[in-house]
Amino acid sequence: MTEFVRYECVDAIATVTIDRPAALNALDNATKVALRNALTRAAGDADVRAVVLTGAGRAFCVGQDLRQHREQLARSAQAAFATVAEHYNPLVMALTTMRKPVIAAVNGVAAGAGAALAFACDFRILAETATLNLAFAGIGLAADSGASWTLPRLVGHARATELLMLPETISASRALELGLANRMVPAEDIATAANDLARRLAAGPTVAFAAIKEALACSATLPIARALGKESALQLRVGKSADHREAVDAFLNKTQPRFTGR
Ligand code: T3D
Repeated sequence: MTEFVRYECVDAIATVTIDRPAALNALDNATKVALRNALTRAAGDADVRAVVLTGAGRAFCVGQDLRQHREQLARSAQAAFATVAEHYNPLVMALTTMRKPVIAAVNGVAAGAGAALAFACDFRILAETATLNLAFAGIGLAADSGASWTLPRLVGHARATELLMLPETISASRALELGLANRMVPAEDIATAANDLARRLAAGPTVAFAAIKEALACSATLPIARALGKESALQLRVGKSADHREAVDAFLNKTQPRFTGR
């Protein structure tokens, strides 16, 4: 990875850290490419069974690096906005289609595409001192990085409209109330809390988690009859996993299952 993204893997947990603290982890092109590579690496490593995405320093990620954006915009809008298809969309797809759970450990401010990346994760743990700001309209832009898809699913259409059209910095406790966060923890506990959750998920039925993720993503856009069909197909796939057999045996033998992720 480049100096802007760190990748560490310990005990089946990959931790991906956006590491441009002096720029509040703003995403320039090099950082976006490094982040995509890190997420692709985590997705492709069968030994990784849970992923934590976090930021170094006082920010999680403030979205697009607006200094680089201004330089590119001065050349051409076409070139500047190519990054949405080229970088942001693959990042969101990597998070949402990863066949293992991803936790956003939101250690500080998350804005624009930075907030959207957190929304694309399966879990969000916020430090008490973290803040969120949808930011896009503040700089005269619409939503990208999946925010128009993830936000209404997290908070409903009305609140998503408000957060996007009237962006303001919202506290971690307000984010928790709105359903944007799963948990809020003291700032000094964020890494431990994310790691504890990741350890629990990494010891779980990974094949079933992948199917739950896929079913939830599909159900958002499918009519009930097709969603039921999708559930049946996924359940059959998961039903063939070693973890399912192990867990049924363990239940009937009154023991604890040992999931291997297969
Ligand atoms: O083609 C495309 O690029 C489209 C893709 C778009 C995706 C997007 O993400 S669009 C949204 C981009 N992000 C923003 O608009 C957020 C802008 N930042 C802010 O609104 C505020 O900085 C925050 C709410 C995030 C934090 O506020 P605060 O008060 O904690 O910090 P600050 O003082 O505003 O910022 C500290 C420094 O970080 C400051 O630099 P300085 O003055 O110390 O040299 C500020 O300019 C810099 N900074 C913050 N955000 C960005 C940034 N520099 C570059 N890019 C940023 N996004």
